[in-house]
Amino acid sequence: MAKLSTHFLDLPVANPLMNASGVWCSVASQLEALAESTSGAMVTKSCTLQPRDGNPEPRYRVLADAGQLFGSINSMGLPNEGFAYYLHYAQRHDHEAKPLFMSLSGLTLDDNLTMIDSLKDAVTPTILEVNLSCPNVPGKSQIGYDFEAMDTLLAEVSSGYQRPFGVKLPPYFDMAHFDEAAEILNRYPLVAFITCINSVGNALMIDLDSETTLIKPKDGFGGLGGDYVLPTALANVNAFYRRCPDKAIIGCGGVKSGREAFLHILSGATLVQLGTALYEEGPGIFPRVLDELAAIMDDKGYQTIAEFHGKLKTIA
Ligand code: RRO
Repeated sequence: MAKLSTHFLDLPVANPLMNASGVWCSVASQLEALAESTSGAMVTKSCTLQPRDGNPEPRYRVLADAGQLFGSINSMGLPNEGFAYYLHYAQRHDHEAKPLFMSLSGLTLDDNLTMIDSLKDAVTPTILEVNLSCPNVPGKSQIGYDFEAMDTLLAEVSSGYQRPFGVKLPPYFDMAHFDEAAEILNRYPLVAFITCINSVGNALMIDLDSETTLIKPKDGFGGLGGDYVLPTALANVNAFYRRCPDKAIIGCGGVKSGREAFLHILSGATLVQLGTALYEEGPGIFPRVLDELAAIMDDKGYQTIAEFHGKLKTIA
């Protein structure tokens, strides 16, 4: 039987699966369910310095009818319980049993630096991820699409935190943007990992019968997840895997079975996140996807993840 255990930044992990930030991780009961699930790691909902209610509902919709692609659109607007709440959870989490990532998404650079200072002072083994790609706060553009702001933020976080951390990136769609983003990230050795991708921002889904947008905020515009984004996610994982050889990559986007998890790892992901599919299926999805991944590895004769991690072939 294939062995699913692996390592992330020298930490042993039981398997490569975890939740995508935002899914099943907003309140303690959900975080506890993740801690008890068979996921290898877990991450908290992106948080701001103060709690936020987020955008008006309906703000998340799934598309799952037979004959349709499986996917979701959301414009949650960063609803969260506030930094102190997630820090409190992190301080009572059993980090040896399962690595915990904390996702920060301050509304300003100063807010990010304040939260990072507190996290540093708290001396917890929690792994810091800075979200550079929330697409849904009205009036705020994504830092990941503003390379100058991204460079400034990485410089400030590196000098403030002085420990390894990671970034959650939006999808890029142009080779020049992969090159430029990677060049900036490679200036910062403390950026130890890159999570690709956040939802594909500002998509529009429409109900044919009622001729109405599926969600209410921002005139229906929201972040796209699920089947629609798998090829974009794989491209971003592989683009940064090739360009940032000293950093680990966490893959996110379009994973609903062992097949997509395998493709993310083949493209270079060390860990693989479940978003829309976890939202719909709940933490019971982890044992299913792990069984499917192990079955694919068994079929192909791979005994460990290292045997195919990043080994994507191209056509000569
Ligand atoms: O809360 C959200 O609307 C949200 C966030 Br912070 C994010 O990073 N990605 C997303 O799809 N939704």
